[in-house]
Amino acid sequence: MMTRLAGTATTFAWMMLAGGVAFAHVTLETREAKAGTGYKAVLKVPHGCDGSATLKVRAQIPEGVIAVKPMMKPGWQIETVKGAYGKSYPYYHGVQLTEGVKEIVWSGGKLPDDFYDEFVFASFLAGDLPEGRLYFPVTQECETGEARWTDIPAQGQDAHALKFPAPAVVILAQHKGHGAGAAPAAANVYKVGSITIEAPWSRATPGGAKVAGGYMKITNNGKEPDRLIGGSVPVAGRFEIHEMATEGGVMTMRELPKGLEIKPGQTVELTPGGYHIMFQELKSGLKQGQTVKGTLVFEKAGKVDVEYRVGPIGGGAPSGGAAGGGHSHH
Ligand SMILES: [Cu+2]
Repeated sequence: MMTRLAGTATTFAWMMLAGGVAFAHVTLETREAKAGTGYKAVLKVPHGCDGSATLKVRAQIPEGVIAVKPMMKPGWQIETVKGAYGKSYPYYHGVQLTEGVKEIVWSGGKLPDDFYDEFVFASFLAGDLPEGRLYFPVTQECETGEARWTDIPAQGQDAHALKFPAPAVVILAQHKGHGAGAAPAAANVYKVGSITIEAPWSRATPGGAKVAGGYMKITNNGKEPDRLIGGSVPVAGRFEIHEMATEGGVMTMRELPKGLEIKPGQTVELTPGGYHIMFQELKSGLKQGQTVKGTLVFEKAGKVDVEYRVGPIGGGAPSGGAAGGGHSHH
């Protein structure tokens, strides 16, 4: 315990330098993390409440943070409040999680005002979490009073303006450029010739739907342009390569009869709102968590076997919208 005094002194010195900050905030040690990855959350609690010791710390777990497990903490009892998630989330190995820890309560310990402590839990950030700040409201209950680190900025408001900001982590999109997408967690990579294909995915289809989209990232590492010219999936009668285009102010999609060019050194992303593959005449619906085997054919690199991982219906993009499942006009 004594050794921690040095750290406390440093914290105080820093607070003085920061100038006029009455309370150092409760924060998360790791400030940035990618959607679709594990996240070890370390809540840094730099003091008690304005002179009195902290006896209890509560952390709320936001929607989309799944598989939460608090780390054991000597001297503290840990309770978790569990509940249903807002939806089902794909986790590792095709497992779907529908419920879990929504709140963690550490109690029975004592954190004096001039000491520092950390409260730790493991978690997984769902693949479809949107880019931006994700808040974990924390309350410190003290011998006298409490400190509620629960302020969340309104849209357009600067988080620095808040007196008691909730600890936050900045979520980075799993695949840059399709924030609305919802690719299942793990990336799978396929290579043929100079072409690399990353993480093909699709979406579960609502009952009776006869079409589904195919999405992935394609990189041409060669010196010559190449083209995705076709492919197949056994579950569908037809395989088409489409683009989204605005015509007369309306987003529509159309087939690319010559396929999709990938220039040397270029990475082209197929997303629900951009270029995509369309599986037509589906013989059976696609289910979340399933994988779908198929092939892709490139003009120069040739044919390659791939597997699409099937994410949730709608997958975060507006359903029925231009970027969503609005494929019924085919
Ligand atoms: Cu389409």
